[in-house]
Amino acid sequence: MSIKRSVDFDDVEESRQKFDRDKESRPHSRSRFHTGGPEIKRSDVRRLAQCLCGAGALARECREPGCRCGRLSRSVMDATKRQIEADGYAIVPRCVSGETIRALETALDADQHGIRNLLSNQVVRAIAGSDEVRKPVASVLGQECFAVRGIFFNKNPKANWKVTWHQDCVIAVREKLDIEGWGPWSSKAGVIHVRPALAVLQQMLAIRIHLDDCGEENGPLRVIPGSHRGGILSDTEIQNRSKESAVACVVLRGDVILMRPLVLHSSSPATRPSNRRVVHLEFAATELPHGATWQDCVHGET
Ligand SMILES: O=C(O)CCC(=O)C(=O)O
Repeated sequence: MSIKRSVDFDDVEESRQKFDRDKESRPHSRSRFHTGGPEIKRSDVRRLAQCLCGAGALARECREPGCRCGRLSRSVMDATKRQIEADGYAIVPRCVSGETIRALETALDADQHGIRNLLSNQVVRAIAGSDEVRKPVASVLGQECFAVRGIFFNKNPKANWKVTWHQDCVIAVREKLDIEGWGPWSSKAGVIHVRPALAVLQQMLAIRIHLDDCGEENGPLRVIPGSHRGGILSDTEIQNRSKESAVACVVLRGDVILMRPLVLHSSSPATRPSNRRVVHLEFAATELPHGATWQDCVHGET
């Protein structure tokens, strides 16, 4: 099996190979609505998602005119935070409104299979700074969090890729500096990237906003729960841990996946390819040490 320490869409291997049936058929798939603790069904989400505005509205309705709380319920957010601590990822169903999804669809060209430097797009920038997207991230990183990098992924019939097991170990910075323990340095789409010290990666969180339903047949993200707690893994460690039971993150349009960059993840080619568009935004909550500077910093709107 080939292993890459850090893979982005540039590095994604177009794979026409058949699935490794044995591996793919392992009993790894959990409920779509597992967010930690007892599994949550769609019907429960309605009950749990009572907003905090006091009007008794549901989270979905909180985004409608007339209710200004814009909040997901505390119970959903607490369960999400617990799952991220334990497993390194969590799915938040119906997190992003139809209006936001449509704005992203209009802003991003579905003919492209990947777009880097997404935070230079003004629509994405505004959405990255919106309460709607910041709320679930801030429940884990705190209110000071800000977006630092964005990538658009679109696995589709023309770009039906496979990504081998890896951790996301690089960040985008303004300039190359000589910092002990940081490296290798590289350039991606004209932006300097580096693998920083472990502590920087441990404090980050990515939110993956799904613009399309993504079932088992669409090449979903797969994660190894708990693997983020092992630090930066060697190739051998990745190979060993990738034999553990994985979870296929199947989601619906408007759902988000929150993930620690260090959680081991991969994805297989879709068996029934169609657009699988994801806006992947990475957040941090502190400035970088040793004079390094984030390439981008998108703070909240309020
Ligand atoms: O969306 C995918 O298929 C893979 C994404 C990925 O590997 C990443 O975000 O590092």
